[in-house]
Amino acid sequence: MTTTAPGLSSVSVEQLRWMHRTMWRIRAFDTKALEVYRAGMMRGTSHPYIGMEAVGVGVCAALREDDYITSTHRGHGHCIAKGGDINRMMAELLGKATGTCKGKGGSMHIAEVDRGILGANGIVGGGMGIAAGAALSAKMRGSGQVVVCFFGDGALNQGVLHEVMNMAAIWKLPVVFVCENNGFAMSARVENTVANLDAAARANAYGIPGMEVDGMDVLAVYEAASHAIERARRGEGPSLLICRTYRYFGHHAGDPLNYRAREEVEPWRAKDPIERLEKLLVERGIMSQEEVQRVQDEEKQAVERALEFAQQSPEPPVETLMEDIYA
Ligand SMILES: Cc1ncc(C[n+]2csc(CCOP(=O)(O)OP(=O)(O)O)c2C)c(N)n1
Repeated sequence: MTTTAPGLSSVSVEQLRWMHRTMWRIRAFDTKALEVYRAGMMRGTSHPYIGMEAVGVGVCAALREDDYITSTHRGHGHCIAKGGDINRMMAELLGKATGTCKGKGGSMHIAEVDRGILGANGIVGGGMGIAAGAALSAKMRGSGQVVVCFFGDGALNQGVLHEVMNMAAIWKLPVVFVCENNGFAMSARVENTVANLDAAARANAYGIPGMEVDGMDVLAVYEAASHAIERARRGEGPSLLICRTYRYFGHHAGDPLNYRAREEVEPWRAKDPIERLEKLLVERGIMSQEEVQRVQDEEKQAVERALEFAQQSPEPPVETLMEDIYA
């Protein structure tokens, strides 16, 4: 049975608790991933989603279990929000045989198709075509599934975005385009790379709805995503959401962050999405301060166990080197 949260008609108490726990799981996972990288335990790098949790969680809270997502190089948060198994994800970071891609994909290629996670992607804009293809498949099968395509502001001017949004609009595909505008594409500021950030104006070019969303507010994201997802499910076609957010850490784990002032992060931390939700949960009497703390502790412990699982897992056997290779 679901209970509606007092004063929050569109969201249940269970959903609020899930949002809170999932944001902590993401933050704990990506904090640990930074440690793992710094300790030299993983090959490649990791792109922390810390600070951006409200976007992935708010959107995925509005999805069905059998819906799909496509993700980016900064994909841990999306995968966890869509129900990804953190043991297998951590094992993938460490290149172990128990990883989501049997240790051959690493941080930027986590995929769990049976949970609707069609893959993180090292190519900026690389998830676009996959999202449109999955949405076309859902439409042709009449399955009622919706696809969410996550991408960063750095992908806003990729040619594939234009092609896919145009085609998705013409074919009324059940896809929602979710742009995470965290202010940067590597060290480039969005003001210097994107001529027009107005979501409605951009979307208007394809004849679809576009909306700007406070990406630091999980409930605002949930509400906007719910409308867009239900619209897509009704067969009315795609929408574009541009969520304003910020990454607290560097572009990747080894980024010296020498292109922005330390103080710049402070106003964003003051709007921290987890603290904001915790305040609301405690004020409305949905959770006590102790419960809130317990969730944080439990998720940190779960991530510790995930790391132990990953460390104890075997390396992929050499004989499997050429298996599951398609290109
Ligand atoms: C097609 C392509 N061009 C360039 C790169 C190098 N690259 C990796 S991440 C990145 C910036 C992406 O910025 P954004 O899409 O805003 O995502 P964010 O890192 O901010 O989450 C770039 C240019 C790439 N991986 N793929």
